[in-house]
Amino acid sequence: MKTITISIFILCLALMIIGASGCQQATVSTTTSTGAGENAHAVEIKNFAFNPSEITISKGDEVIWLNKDALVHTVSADDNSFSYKLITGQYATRQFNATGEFAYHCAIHPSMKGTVIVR
Ligand SMILES: [Cu+2]
Repeated sequence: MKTITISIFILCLALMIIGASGCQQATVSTTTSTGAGENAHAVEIKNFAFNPSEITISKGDEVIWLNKDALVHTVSADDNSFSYKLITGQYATRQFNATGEFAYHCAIHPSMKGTVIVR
C-alpha cells in the first residue's frame, strides 16, 4: 500500500512537470515574432485577383499571399526571382530585403498582376 501511494505521488509530480513545461512552450509560441521591426502584410488572392494588387512596405517587411480562391494560383515574380504555387487555403511568405518595385503575376492566369513596392 505504501509503494502504491509513493508511485501515485511520483506520477502526479511527473504530470505537474510535463504540464508546466507544456504551458511554457505555449507561451513561447504566442510571443514568437519574425524579428525586430519587421511587419507582415497580407495579400488575398480572390476572384482571380491579388488584393491589394499594389502594396507598399518597408525594407525587411514580409508579404503573405493567401489563396482564397477554389483553384490553384501562383505568385510568380516577373524577373523569376521567386514563384509560389498555392492551392486553396495555402499561403506563401516572402521577406523583401531590398528596396525597389517587384512586379509579379499568376503563371496560370496572366491577367492576374501585382506589385510589391519596397521603400
Ligand atoms: Cu491564377
